[in-house]
Amino acid sequence: MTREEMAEVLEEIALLLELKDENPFKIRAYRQGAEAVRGFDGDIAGLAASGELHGIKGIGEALRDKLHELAATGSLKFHQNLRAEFPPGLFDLFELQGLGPKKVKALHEALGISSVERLREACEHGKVAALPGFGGKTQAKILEAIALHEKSAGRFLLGSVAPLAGELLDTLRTHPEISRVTLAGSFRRARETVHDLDFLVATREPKLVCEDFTTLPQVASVIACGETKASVRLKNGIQCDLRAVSNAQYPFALLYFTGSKEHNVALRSLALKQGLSLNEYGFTAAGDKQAAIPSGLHEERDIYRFLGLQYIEAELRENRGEIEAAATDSLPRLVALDNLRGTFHSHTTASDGIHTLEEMADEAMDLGLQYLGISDHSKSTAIANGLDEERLSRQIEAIRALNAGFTGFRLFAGSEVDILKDGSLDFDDAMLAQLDFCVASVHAQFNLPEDEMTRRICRAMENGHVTMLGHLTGRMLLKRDGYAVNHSTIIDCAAETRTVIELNCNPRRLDMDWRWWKRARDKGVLCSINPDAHSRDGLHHLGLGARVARKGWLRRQDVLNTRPLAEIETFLKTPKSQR
Ligand code: DGT
Ligand code: CA
Ligand code: CA
Ligand code: ZN
Repeated sequence: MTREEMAEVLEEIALLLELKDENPFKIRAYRQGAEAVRGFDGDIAGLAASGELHGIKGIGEALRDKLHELAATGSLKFHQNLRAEFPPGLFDLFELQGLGPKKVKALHEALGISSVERLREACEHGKVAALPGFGGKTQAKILEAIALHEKSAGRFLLGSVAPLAGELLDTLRTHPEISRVTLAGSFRRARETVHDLDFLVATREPKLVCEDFTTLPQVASVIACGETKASVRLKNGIQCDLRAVSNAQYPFALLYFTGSKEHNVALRSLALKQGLSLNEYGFTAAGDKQAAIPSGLHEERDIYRFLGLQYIEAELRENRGEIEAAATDSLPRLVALDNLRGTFHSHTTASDGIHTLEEMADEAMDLGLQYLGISDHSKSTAIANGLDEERLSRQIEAIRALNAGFTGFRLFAGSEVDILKDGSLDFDDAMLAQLDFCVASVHAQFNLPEDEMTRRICRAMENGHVTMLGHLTGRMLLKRDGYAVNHSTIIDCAAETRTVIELNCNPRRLDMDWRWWKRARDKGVLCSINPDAHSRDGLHHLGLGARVARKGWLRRQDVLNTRPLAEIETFLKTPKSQR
C-alpha cells in the first residue's frame, strides 16, 4: 500500500460519509487525515504497516487504528462496509462538476441512477428536470458537466505525474546505452494537464532500449514494442511513449515531439519560406541548397539559430507569438524557481492546514526562502475552521513573537479573507489594518452571473488592504470549471487598484490560467507565485508554479516574490496606490 493509496481511501471515506449525511466535522477529520498522510515527513506506509503511527498531527486515535489496519492488511473493513452500501458506479458521479452528495443521493433514490451513462440518459429524457429541487437549468448544467468529464477522461494533472516522471527519467539516465534523454510533449511544455508522457532517448541500441523500457517496475502493461518505439501503461493508468533515435537525429526529434503541434506547423512553414523542409529527422533542401545545411546541429538551440531565431523555451511553444518574438530578438527572459525569495498564501493548523506556524516557517527556511506569508481562512469558511477576529489577533501576536527569534527570515501575518457575495470582505478594515498582507478569495456562492461575479471580485480589489487576489476562477482542473468571470475586466481592475494577482500553485488549480498572464504583465499587474500550502510539503509546489509562470511569459520583475525580504517589507508598508 503506498502513501497515495492510503490517502485516497481516506478521501473516499469522507465522500461516502457525506453521502450518508454524517457530521461535517467527522468528514473533515478524514479529509485532514488524507492531507496528513500525504504531507507526512517519513515512511508513513512502512510505519503504519508495523503499527507504529503515534502522535502524528492531523491523525487522531480512531484514524490511526484504521491506517494500521489498512497498511497491514491492504484493506479496511470500515471502508469496505461503507462502499457496500452503495452501487459501485455511483462513485463516478462525484467526478461531475456541481454534483455534491445531496444531489447524487437524490438522483439515486428517485431515479435509481448509479452511473454517468444512466445519468446522461435520464437528462436526455428530461427526467432529471422533473425532480423536485432540480429543474431544467440544473439538468442542462449536468449535461455540460458530463461533457467536461468526457473531455477530461484520460488526462492527468501535471503536478501529480511530475514525481513519477522524474523517477522514470532518473532510471533511463542510468541506462548504459542511453546518451541523452528528455521528457518531451505537453509535459515539457508545462501544460496544466497531460494525456501521456513522451520520452525521447538518443542511443545506438534502439531495440534493446525499447525492450528494457517495457520491463521497468512501474509498468503495468505493454501496448507496443518495436524497433525504435515503445508504448506502455503504468500502474497509475498513464500511458508512456518512448522514441529511440540516433544522436544526430536527437535535436530534431526533440523539437518535433516537444510540440506543440501548432508551434511545429508554424516553424515548418517558416523553414519552407527559406527553401528548407524540416521534419523529425532533420532538414532537407532542394538542389544545391542542401550543401548549405551545416552538419553541426547538435541541439535544439542550433536548429532555431539556423532558422534565424532566438532559442525558444519549451514552455512558450504554443504558437502564441513566440516565433515572431524570437525572430526579432524580443523573447522575455523567463523567471525561474531559484529567483523566488519567499512566498505568500499558506495555511496552518489554525484553519485547515496540518502543520503549525513553527513547522511551516521551518520548511520555508529549509527551502532557502527569506519570508513566508501565513494566510489562514477567515470566519465565513467555517468548514475549514476559519479564524474569527479574536483568533486572528492571537495568531498575529504569535507570529510577532516567533519573528523575534528568527534571523534573516520573517513570517508575514495575513489572512485568506473571504470575498462575500456582494464583494465586501469577511473582516472590517480595522481588523485588516492589523495584518501585514491579505489574500482575498471567493469560497462560496459560485453560481453568480458573470458580470455580477466580476463586479464582486473587483469590489474586493478596490479595498486598500487587499494585497492580492487568490485563485481567480476557483477551478479544480479535471473536476470542475471555474466560476464565470471576465478575466480582462479583472486584470484591468488589478492594474488600476495596484492589486497583485496570485498564481496558485496547487496542481488542481494553477489559477490564474497561464493564458492570461502575458496580458496582465503588459498592463503592469504583478504576479505572486503562491503555494496555497496546507502542509510543509505543499510549499514544494512552488516549482510547478514557476513553470506555469514561465508558460505565461513572466519575467523575474513581473513576480512580486522574487524580491528580497527588505524590498517586500517596503512594498507592504507602502500604500497600495503608490506601489
Ligand atoms: P497531450 O499528449 O495531449 O498532452 O499533448 P502532446 O502535445 O504531448 O501531444 P502528443 O503526445 O500527441 O504528441 C507529442 C508531440 O508530437 C506534439 O506536441 C507534437 C508532435 N506531434 C504529434 N502529432 C503531430 C502531428 O500530426 N503534426 C505535428 N506537426 N506534430 C505532431
Ligand atoms: Ca503527450
Ligand atoms: Ca504521445
Ligand atoms: Zn482559497
